Amino acid sequence: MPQEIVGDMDGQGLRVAVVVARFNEFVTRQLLNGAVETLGRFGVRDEDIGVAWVPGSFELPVVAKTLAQTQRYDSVICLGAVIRGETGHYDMVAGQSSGGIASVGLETGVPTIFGVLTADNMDQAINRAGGKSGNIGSNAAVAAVETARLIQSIKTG
Ligand code: INI
Repeated sequence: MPQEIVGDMDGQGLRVAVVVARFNEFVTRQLLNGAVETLGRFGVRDEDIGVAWVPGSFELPVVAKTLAQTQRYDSVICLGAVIRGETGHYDMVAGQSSGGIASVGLETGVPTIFGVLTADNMDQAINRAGGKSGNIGSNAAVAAVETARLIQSIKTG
């Protein structure tokens, strides 16, 4: 019988850093609220959550890496909103942000979660930040708890 290795959803004792972009703060604050609320629902204590604001999504990876390298966090969540209608360099910001965030996880071994919302316009963004299409910040928090717990379970055998 194969052994399934799973990450349970027990967030008690987990320490989580959240890096959030100030660009499009109207949207990203909702992502942050969703993430913090969901972490709490899974048992992560407020005092075990660190929140760092950065200017925009482009800056998420470097600060996420700095936080991950401290070894003080079991997971790092990156939150941002890149809206196509608002920027000519949408593809560059979105691409650098997602690629950088993926690299942080691979380079540090600390699960680094992609909670950057990409949307064609502000309406779509609002829908995905606590509106009718859910909250990408909450989804990121779920991924953070599960992946951190899975990695713990792999390491402890
Ligand atoms: N940053 C975002 O998070 N979202 C955007 O939509 C965006 N736009 O429109 O350009 C954006 N730009 C700022 C960028 O992330 C950097 O902060 C800036 O280029 C300084 O490095």
